[in-house]
Amino acid sequence: MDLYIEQAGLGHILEKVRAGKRLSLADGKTLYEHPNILALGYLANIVRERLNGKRVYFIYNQHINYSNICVNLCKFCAFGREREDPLAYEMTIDEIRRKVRERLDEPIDEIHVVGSVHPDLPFSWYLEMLKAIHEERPGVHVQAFTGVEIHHLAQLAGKSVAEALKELMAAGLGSMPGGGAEVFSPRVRALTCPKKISGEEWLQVARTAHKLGLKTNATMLYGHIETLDERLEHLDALRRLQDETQGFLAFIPLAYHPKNNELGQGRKATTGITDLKNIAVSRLMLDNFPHVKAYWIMLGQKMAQVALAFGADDLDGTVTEERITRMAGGEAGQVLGHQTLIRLIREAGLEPVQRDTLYSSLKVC
Ligand code: V47
Repeated sequence: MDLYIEQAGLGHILEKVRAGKRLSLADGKTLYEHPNILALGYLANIVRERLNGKRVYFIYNQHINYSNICVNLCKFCAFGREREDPLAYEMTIDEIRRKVRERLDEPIDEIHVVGSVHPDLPFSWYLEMLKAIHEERPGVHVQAFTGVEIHHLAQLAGKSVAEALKELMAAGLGSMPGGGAEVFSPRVRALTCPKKISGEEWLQVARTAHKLGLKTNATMLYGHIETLDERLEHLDALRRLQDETQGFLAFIPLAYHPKNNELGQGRKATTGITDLKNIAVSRLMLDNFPHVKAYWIMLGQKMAQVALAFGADDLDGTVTEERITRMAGGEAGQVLGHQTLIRLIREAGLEPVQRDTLYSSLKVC
């Protein structure tokens, strides 16, 4: 196989990968532009195996998208709505309690809470929501609020991000998901999400969270107007912050879905090769990220399974009722039982491990 990689002109990258040396942005560009997807998978698999052996993780989780009323209205998003929109909604705390109660008979370890940049829900509402979730399901890990939501909540409440995070942590916030990162490039943000906080601000929220001991994830929304260089600069910014804080748990490349959003007009969904390249290149570039997630809701079950041979070591979870991808045309379905997740992983020749949010192994299946 090494000869095959050399013949593909990737011998210099193989050498670095084997020696555990950091890849440059130019290496990343070579990989993105390389037509041999199997060679990329082979290289990414070396890193995946070094970091995670044969283990592939999944989690029992539940998603709650508490509201879609949003002041940012990003052009790639089919979820966010103005308050007057007939599809706008806002859950009450009682509805959220009910959602948690509905699934009490399942062994859910994590509740993933993401909403919108809501114009006026007071800070106390978010504290109350966290407390309510813990009252209904004591001991559950609540992974909630993107860096964008946190930045907004803090501003609305007249608090610093650190103060807001401390209060949310005291009310039961366990970690933060990786959304809102999009692509850090100011050019891309100006064209796709001009009202959203800047990439620098997103990174600063993550830095603050990490310094308070709060772990977070990171994402990149690819497959729209971004260039390869902009993707690589995004990955590099995350890699540099991870060197500084070691606070990121997982990186999740998010495949852009073009339906029902302004940016999507005339645009096509990503292909399988683009999806696999993004998994493989991020696994190779983000040498200091412990995990790369193939989020099946965005990729579809089959592509997520194949991604396990291209550097991914996590399929995310049982999810149920996710709205952000669904509204943008995601067709992956909403429910995947743990038996299906286990089967997908086993058939890829790997070892299914049920994890908690912080990647402690709960059970080798
Ligand atoms: O921030 C919005 C993205 C994100 C579209 O941390 C879109 O484990 C594709 O971040 N096509 C929210 N993506 C979801 C998210 C996430 C999901 C699963 C796991 C984790 C984690 C995080 O969804 C947004 C935005 O980047 N998004 N619109 C769209 N049309």
